[in-house]
Amino acid sequence: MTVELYFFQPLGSNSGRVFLTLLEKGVGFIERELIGPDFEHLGPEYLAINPKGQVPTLVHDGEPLTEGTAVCEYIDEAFEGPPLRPANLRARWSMRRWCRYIDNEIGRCVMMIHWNRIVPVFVGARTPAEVEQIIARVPNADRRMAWRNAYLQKTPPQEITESRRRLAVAARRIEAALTGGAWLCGPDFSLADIDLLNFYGFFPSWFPELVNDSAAPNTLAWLNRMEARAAVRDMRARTRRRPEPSR
Ligand SMILES: N[C@@H](CCC(=O)N[C@@H](CS)C(=O)NCC(=O)O)C(=O)O
Repeated sequence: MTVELYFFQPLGSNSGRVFLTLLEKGVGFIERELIGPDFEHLGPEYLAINPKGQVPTLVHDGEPLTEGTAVCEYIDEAFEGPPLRPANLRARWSMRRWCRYIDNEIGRCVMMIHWNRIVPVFVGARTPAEVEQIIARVPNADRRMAWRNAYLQKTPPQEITESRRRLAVAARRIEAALTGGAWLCGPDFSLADIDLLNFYGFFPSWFPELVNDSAAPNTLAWLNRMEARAAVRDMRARTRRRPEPSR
């Protein structure tokens, strides 16, 4: 049995949730880090594994599996180890609902803001013609447009403002959900907590106006519980700084 994970550093968001699920489950795996600023995820070797050219991809016994939320459920079902989905049906429904919300709402808004900052860093000192060549390798038209908008810093400012507004709504919803319970979906730690840590754990430093002692005490207590987990400490120890573009 072989398990390989293709991912970006620093560990977080889409890569982090699958990485952490493997650690929580106790599954040994081969780390296949792709260097984002070198666009290794858009090279022919990786596109043969994941034609979307995105990370993460889990390769289990030679079979590539994509889409983080589905992959995390797969890991929980395919391998032995502590269960990461609540046994109670309603709690499991709640877990799936949160995972969708984290993907479709929080993840999208965070990416809208982050993408605009990170694409110029990825691109480094390349010329506009070189950047166009890279963008042409992105397999999907919507993503090519997002790349171009971020590279040229042409994302409409109202889209960024709207993303910030929605994240403020999300922060209140999360704080309410964590009132009186240890974990997001009740008494059981679940994949929803793993997702939330990876898409939201950095909010106290990114958006201190939303996640602070007075506005979000339950969220901060939950974060401390998360950071104390052995698997999370292990992930932090394996987290590296963002690689520099090699040119
Ligand atoms: N729906 C995918 C999204 C994966 C995704 O957006 N990955 C980002 C990194 S966090 C990526 O590969 N971005 C590079 C690109 O879009 O070119 C999942 O859930 O796994």
